[in-house]
Amino acid sequence: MRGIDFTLYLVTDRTLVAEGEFLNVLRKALEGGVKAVQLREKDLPGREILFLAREVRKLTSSFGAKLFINDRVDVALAVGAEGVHLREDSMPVSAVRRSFPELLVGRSTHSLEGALEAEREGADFITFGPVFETPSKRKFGPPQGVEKLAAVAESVSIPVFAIGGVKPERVVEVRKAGAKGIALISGIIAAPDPKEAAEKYLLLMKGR
Ligand code: 3NM
Repeated sequence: MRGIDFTLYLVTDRTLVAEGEFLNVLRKALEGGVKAVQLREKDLPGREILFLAREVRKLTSSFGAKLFINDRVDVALAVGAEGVHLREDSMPVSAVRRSFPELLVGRSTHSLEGALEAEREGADFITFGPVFETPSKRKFGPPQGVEKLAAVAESVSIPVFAIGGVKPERVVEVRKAGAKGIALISGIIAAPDPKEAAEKYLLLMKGR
């Protein structure tokens, strides 16, 4: 198993940020100590994702942070990202691992079965969610709760990142449920001060 050396996985949504502010917000989050970013801008056509990914690559590299690209293995390779984040309807983890062994592979899961499958196929880590109600409403299905999170964390040996409505006051229970990490959009991207928000989450993940 390859080491996943971060506990906070920042997932992007540029639509939550004022026009032209996206890279600034990302920079602030990185200043706050974020060490892994997933570029998840699913509505953008390939060329625009590529152009944006190049900028995000420069930023993440300058902070020594890992970059993952949602779904687009081609874009991940083109910009020299450390990894790709696969959805349930993306290329299978096993196919990506076979063809591109150098890429770290994260995979979204929404059930215990999905988590076990992702592990079997060779995912380096998974996100499991939505654990709580998320601002993105029910797009990701109803909240699964911390008990299911605990069942997943118990059943796989790869790191599990809790996603979906993880607010600072929820971090303790998520950690107790066995999650190695947390994955967040709005908690940082939509925070009034993304740097401060990142620092706060990272301290909470250290148990402080
Ligand atoms: N994936 P926030 S929930 C991108 O359940 C995403 O797989 C989910 O946003 C899943 O941190 C989610 O603002 C949204 O709740 C996370």
